[in-house]
Amino acid sequence: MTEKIIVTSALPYANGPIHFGHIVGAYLPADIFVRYQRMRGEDVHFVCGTDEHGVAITLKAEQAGQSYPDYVDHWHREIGRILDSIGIEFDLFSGTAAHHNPFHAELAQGFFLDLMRNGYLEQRTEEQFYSATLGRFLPDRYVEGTCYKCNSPNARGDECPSCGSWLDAKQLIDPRSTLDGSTPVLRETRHWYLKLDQIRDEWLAEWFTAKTAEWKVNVRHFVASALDDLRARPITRDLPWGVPLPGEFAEAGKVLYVWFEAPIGYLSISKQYWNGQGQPERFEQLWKDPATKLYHFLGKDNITFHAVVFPAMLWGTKAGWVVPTNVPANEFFNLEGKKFNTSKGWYIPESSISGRFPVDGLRYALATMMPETADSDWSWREFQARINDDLADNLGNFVARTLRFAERFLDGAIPDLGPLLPQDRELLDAGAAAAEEIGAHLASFSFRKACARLMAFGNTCNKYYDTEQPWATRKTDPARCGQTLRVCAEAIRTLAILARPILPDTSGKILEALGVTAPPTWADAGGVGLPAGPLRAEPLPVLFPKVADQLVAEELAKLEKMAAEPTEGAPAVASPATEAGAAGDAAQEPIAPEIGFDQFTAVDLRAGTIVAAARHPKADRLLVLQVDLGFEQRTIVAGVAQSYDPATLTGTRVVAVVNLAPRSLRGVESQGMLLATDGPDGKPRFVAPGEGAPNGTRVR
Ligand code: B3M
Ligand code: ZN
Repeated sequence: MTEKIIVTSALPYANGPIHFGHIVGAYLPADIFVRYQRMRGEDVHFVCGTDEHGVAITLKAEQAGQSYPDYVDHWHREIGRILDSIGIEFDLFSGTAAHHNPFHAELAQGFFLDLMRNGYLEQRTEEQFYSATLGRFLPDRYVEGTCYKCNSPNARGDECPSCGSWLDAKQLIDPRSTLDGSTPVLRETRHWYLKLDQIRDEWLAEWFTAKTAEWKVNVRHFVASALDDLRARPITRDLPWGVPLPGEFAEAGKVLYVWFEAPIGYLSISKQYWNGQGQPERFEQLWKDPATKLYHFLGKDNITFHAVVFPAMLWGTKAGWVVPTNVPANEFFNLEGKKFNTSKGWYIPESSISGRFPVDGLRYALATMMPETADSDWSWREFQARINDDLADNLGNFVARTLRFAERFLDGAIPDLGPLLPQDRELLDAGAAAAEEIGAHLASFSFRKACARLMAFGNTCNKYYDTEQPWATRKTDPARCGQTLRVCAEAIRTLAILARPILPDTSGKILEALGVTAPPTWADAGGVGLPAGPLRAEPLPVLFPKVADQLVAEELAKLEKMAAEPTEGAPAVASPATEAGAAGDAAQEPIAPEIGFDQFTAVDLRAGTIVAAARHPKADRLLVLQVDLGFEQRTIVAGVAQSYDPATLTGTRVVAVVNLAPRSLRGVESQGMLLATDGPDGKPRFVAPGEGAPNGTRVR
């Protein structure tokens, strides 16, 4: 019977680009899984969108000087473009803000009301961090400090990006405001708390126990320890942007906590999709059928919310929503053995990838490197090996040699299948066996094993070709030669089907070359399936051009150069990859050698304001800024292009080093430097002078 399956990928915050770390964690595995299940004939629904509320957004929008909707629109488009470029195909990629999704607030408020009715919410008056200077509460990322669980210095008010724990801001060690670095004070406010401990005792613990056998070990450990430490948690925040509390509970300036409403985005985006399809009833038919399978794909840092809090919410509504079947979270992804960190030049610029390799090559290589059970790495050499050894020399070679041979010696006409020799039957059976095993790997989220098994079948195919020697039988036994080619064509058909979830584009091209036009199902793999009669096979252009040693050497050199550069010219720039990268790097940075007081005062630091900003004509990484210093205006070149859109920088307050010898950065003279620091998410933030300090004021 057809299964109903809902697949979700974590909703990326609309506050920055997504990178390989996110792609291998949440998007590519989900997309591969969905394509596979669809080929099996299951009824699969796949949704995603941007996470558009919460402090992750308000803080960055405020820093960028943009309205919240404008800010999230920009990143919604940009993230959508990146996901498209790697062939991720959702039913709908929407968002959680009202102007993107008219169903979201209502559904989230419904959850609140249901949980309230069932006795799982309670109001508490509690102390929260507050900035006396700014006159506002400082929820979540407005405060950072040292994690009281793992000692990472860059924990945020709500969660620790290093160890993934959900934190209580008040317990942070050395808390400081991310707005101005000041120490926040505590002030009373009232919030609604979700009684997670009660839900654990009534249902969650038992539910999880029943799951333990199926779930990935890395996820299980996480959940088990989170369950031990489960307490009521506040699900409202004092913020100007978000989902307001419903009806009688509405209060000015109070919204639902982003982590409460964001997962409900999976439902609201689904509802939006089915409404758009003119089948609104399908939404509840899917989400309220107890037989529906629900899978959440995400990175390690989001496990608690998906495997503990969201199931508790879904169940606690008693509204019949399905609860997650599995949460196949991945671990972190690094670059050449070290954490991605753009501020240290340790990242892959988009220009190194986009347009240079077939998208399928990238998908395959990333799938072979997925951090499924432990942290893993992007390595250029590994990438080269996967493209050259696997896709070019194995899969591509088998397809090319067969089709070329047919074109050259058989006039492109491969004769119909004759009686099978044992070795022919063996190859056709091997295809069926591969289908079974690869299918089992894909269904159990073992994408690396699926890739390896696919290549093992490719090897079997190439060996058959080598052993049967069609180039020799062409002269000695033309019928055998034709038969060999026909069996190879069948094996190619199977290869294309088995590769399809990972290499959708390539699969289409190969099948088309064999004259197969109907989209294949998984069951079509193995055995014989080409239409009877002689086959006209079209040769194909090279599917996977080899990656040259020189390219790898150049990319590695580029990486080393970028890593060496940032320290001399420009302030820190964005860290793209895993959130943990930022925290980890900050932890490792050693204190510089001691200096005397005179050396410190020798550096002349002044308050200033950016009055104009433009891209550097020759360097992607750099922006050319005009900075008003009160006494004069200066041109300062800064390496922040990855993190700031120049259009948003005008009016930004900065601190400039004004007595630094001018230097030319790629042909533009920079008359100073601006101070910047890695933010809590590892992305750079210009350091702002104290409130009200006029331009030109000395900073000491
Ligand atoms: N936006 C965290 C992240 O982007 C968060 C995920 C929400 S999934 C409902 O890592
Ligand atoms: Zn921690």
